[in-house]
Amino acid sequence: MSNVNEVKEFDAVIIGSVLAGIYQLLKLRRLGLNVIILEKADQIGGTWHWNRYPGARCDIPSLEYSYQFDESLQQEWNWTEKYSAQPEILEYLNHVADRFELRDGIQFEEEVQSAKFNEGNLKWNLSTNKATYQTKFCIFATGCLSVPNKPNFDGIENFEGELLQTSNWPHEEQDFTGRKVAIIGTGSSAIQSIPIIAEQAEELYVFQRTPNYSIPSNNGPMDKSIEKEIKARYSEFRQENYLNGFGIAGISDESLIAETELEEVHQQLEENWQSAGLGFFGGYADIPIDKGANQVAADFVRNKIKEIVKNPDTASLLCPDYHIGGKRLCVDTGYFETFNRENVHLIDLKANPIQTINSNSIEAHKSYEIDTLILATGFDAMTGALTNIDITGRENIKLKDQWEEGAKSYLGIGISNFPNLFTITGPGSPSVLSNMMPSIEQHVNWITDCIDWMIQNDKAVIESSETAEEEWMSLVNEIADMTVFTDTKSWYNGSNIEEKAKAFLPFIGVPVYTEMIEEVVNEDYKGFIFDRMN
Ligand code: N01
Repeated sequence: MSNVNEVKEFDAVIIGSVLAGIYQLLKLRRLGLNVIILEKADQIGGTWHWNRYPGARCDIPSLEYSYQFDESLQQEWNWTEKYSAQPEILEYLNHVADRFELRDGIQFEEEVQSAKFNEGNLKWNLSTNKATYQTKFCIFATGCLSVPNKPNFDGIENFEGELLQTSNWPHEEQDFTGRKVAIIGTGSSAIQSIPIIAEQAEELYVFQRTPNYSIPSNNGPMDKSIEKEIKARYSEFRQENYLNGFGIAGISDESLIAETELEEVHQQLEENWQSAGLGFFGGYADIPIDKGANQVAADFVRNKIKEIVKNPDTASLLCPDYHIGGKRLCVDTGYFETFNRENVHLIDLKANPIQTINSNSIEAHKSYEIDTLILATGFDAMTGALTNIDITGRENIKLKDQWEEGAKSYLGIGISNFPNLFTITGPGSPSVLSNMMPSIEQHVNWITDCIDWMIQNDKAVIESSETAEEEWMSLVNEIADMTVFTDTKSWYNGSNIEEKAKAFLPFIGVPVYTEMIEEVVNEDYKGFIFDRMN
């Protein structure tokens, strides 16, 4: 029987067992370190475990939403669709865990509650709901979109019907047949689930605070000839991830709307609408940076919405009035078409805010009687998974306090005053404005090389300097200010949650970022301090 007071000792503790966590476990094991993953859920998968709502699917093409570190893995695994559905991604993650014998390195149903740096022995002490751990390195692989945002709607505690949240969906299949369903939120999760729920529900009420731009996925079975062509040059294809601004291979186009005839632009936008998905946003190089070019692309999508949605009032409500891409672009299967159904009703929350929720209704400008309420209200993005854990660094500094005015990090990897703590795809890195898979692999490789370098060079402690961190975040904001991202309310800048600090967090531009983090290594980890003397 294990002793509950025993402190379990490791070289590295990783928090989270999704894409980042399991690859980090593999890499550190290969370095010879004694490593454990602590995982809150009872199985692998993180975001792909919790977000199992109807229609949950990745909107990055399957052939590049997968690991590239192992050639035989990427050659042997076959995706069935152009964009993979949640169950298949979960199956893939489990396959990877088994193939590389990683399961015994994961402690399930252990939720990390606190992490505290001990300046005496230079180690981290972690407490979970079950045990206590001591480790030299603490690696947060907790994801950017993992803490659900659950707004406190007046009276929600009185609701007696079925209450669901897309980000924490039950395992059992939900059948909405004959039910009156309300969904609050119109981000990616809602946009994916609404068309499927609408087919079952008797009535579906969509409560929209802000409309979103969405591009048709044109999903379908994997095109075997494309798969064959890509697999013949897989590693070369994957290198394109690091050359494209948003880390998606094959979509970058250097042409500018500003320098192209409008007729030609419209033809190209039509082609991109039909086939590019998220790539629509990168279809012209000036859409993310030039307001005029952005408006051409935005008008194109607004016109599409008006063509698809038959009721002009509904169409108009569904048309966003901000820059396309300012909020995370969505990719859908039949979203706008769904509003032509007689059982689907759009409610504009700006004009008709929710007053209260009763046992069986939502009260806005009128009463909506419902059986099921679905919250598709998003996440405490990018920082929530870190600030929700009680993390204490040097001199008893709490991460939550240090980030009160907005998160600051060096490279999105290191945080001043928090030695030997690494974040994978943390704030200040391309993360959510990139294809997460290559960004995760890039960080895991970087962190592993860094730890290896520390071992080779006899360094006990690494931490980012405050100056490097300040300069880095200034650069993040300087770049963002050159784009259309900063003047739209979005979860990229904390605006989806009232009480959250409003700070823009992702680094825009994968190629520049890649060059810069390599330069840091080549200059012996400039910006980081080793073995700081107190
Ligand atoms: O969350 P969201 P999501 N009252 O934040 C509304 C990734 N993802 O889960 O815009 C009323 O986008 C909120 O309104 P507003 C992807 O990166 C990927 O849908 O803040 N409404 C918004 O409409 C995505 O961007 C995939 O005004 C409230 C909605 O709820 C990210 O996850 C699939 C409200 C939340 O939308 C998040 O997507 C799914 C309130 N108090 C998700 N609070 C794929 O790979 C919030 N809202 C495809």
